[in-house]
Amino acid sequence: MTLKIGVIGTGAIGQEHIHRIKNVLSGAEVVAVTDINKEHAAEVVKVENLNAKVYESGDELIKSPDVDAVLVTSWGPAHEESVLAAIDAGKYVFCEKPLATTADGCMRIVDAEVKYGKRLVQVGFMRHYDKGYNQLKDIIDSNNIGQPLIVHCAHHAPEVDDKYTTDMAITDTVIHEIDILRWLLDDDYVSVQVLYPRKTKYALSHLQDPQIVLMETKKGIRIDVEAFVNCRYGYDIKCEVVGETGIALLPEPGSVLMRSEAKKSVEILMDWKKRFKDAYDIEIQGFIDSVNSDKLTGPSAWDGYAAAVTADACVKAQETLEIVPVTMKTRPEFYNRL
Ligand code: NAI
Ligand code: ISE
Repeated sequence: MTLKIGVIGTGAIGQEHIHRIKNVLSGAEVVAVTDINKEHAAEVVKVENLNAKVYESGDELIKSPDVDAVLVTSWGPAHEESVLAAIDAGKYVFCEKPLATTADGCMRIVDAEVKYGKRLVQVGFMRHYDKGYNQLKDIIDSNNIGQPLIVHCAHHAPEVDDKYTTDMAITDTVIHEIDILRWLLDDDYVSVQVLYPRKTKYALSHLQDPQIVLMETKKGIRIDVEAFVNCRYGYDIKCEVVGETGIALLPEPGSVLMRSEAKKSVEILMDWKKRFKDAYDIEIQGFIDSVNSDKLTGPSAWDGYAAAVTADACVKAQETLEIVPVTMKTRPEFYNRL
């Protein structure tokens, strides 16, 4: 069976996913696209050589009988409306992070999905499919380093544009650590705090960069995440788990060690597209396969909600510089069954 996919938002990651569905993955084709910039959507259809219709709006695309499943890759504030419309139409929907920009928005999606009575939503937390994070999880789950006690993380990017604001260090960047550490440690958060170190001269005046996000989990694990999005030197993701009897480190992306001009060196990647390319491929193939077998398996709307509640607390902590509690609603029984 070939799954007919409609894509809402043909920007950077929308085009990446369209390209992989067309050229790398199997079992699906992109038959519909839309973007608030229709010329751009039409251009992507041309560049990617798609046999796809450009729709006037996300709503029209979702309702179209020609579309079996929806990929939401528009800006974060537009996600909630599209995901709710897809649930209303009874269609499977893959939504890039964030599921919605607030915890309340995510909860509206959770409520709609529970009311529908079947899992339809997958959230684009691709690190669940990254080989390195899976190796790290295997080590933790096999008790090879004892119980985790402390986790040190870094999320570094070379630069950001002038639209990137201080709160986006949480909602756009650290949201990946918030999500993946819940999964890695099988835990939830109880409190968060944000500290501002000396500011880099490469950050624009409106942006605090770098930032340190401190989180405590229910099991008492302490986490620090260094978000530094004007670090200049590369796109660099680090995760070190300190356990009772050992330490486990997220593997570095494989690259050649070069000896030249009296130096030993390895390349550092410069963007997220290359760093997580394999993970995105496995993630979207997983979405296609699970929709084709009528049972979703990836990160759920509840994971989207849990990340958003924690992100909301972190944004509050940015403003108050105090320790902020993370208060989550009770997980509906619906998600325990998955
Ligand atoms: P982008 O700005 O390159 O593309 C977004 C596109 O959505 C633009 O073409 C814009 O015109 C369109 N758009 C905005 N509102 C719309 C609406 N209501 N209907 C239709 N189209 C609309 O942004 P980018 O980098 O592609 O990010 C998109 C989303 O994907 C964001 O939520 C971002 O956080 C997420 N993302 C996730 C990544 C991951 O690693 N999982 C990596 C990069 C982005
Ligand atoms: C982007 O939106 C992403 O989601 C990438 O995965 C992240 O690492 C990057 O910093 C964000 O801008």
